[in-house]
Amino acid sequence: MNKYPFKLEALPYSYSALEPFIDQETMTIHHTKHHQAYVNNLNAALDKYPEIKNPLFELLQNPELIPEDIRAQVINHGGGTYNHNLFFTILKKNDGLGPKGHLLTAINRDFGSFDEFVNLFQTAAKSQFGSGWAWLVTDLNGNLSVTSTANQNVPKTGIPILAIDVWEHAYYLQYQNRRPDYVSAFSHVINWDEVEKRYLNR
Ligand code: MN3
Repeated sequence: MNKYPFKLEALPYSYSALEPFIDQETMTIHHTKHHQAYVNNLNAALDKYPEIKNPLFELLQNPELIPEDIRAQVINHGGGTYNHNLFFTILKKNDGLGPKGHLLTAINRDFGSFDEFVNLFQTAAKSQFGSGWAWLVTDLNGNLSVTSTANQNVPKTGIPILAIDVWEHAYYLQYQNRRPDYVSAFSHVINWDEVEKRYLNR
């Protein structure tokens, strides 16, 4: 995931695995066209600077480390690469029971309840104006917060453990203008075991 040059990671499930919540055509185009393009454009930008080997996420949170002439490209396409690597690996049709274990304990502690977390996360996703992302982020001590960002920007601080892509390319074929319906359906395709793994590995 962090090897230069970057490669498009294969999905750990089939393109139809998330139906009916996210349809096969959306998943196929999202992964093979959009995600692939971010990876290609990131590699093209970095081509001039073979000495750069930082973890991609470090560059994205500290853009002053990126040479100025490729900074915007790395923020946009490196962000697109990193964000989709996270997004596609935390998806799986779930049993509807939500998170368990240490993650559930932390969610209850930091948001009051799982329902309150869902409300905050969905509100962040629905109210992000234009293209962007909503996130569940942990700090190094395990404190959780919800935030949103525009474009392919990553959260300025903390470590993302869950993300929803609210660019229209993530839902428009199936949901058209109905972003709230996509955001609600997304609850059914969160791989909570994977999110907890990321929480514990922070
Ligand atoms: Mn996308």
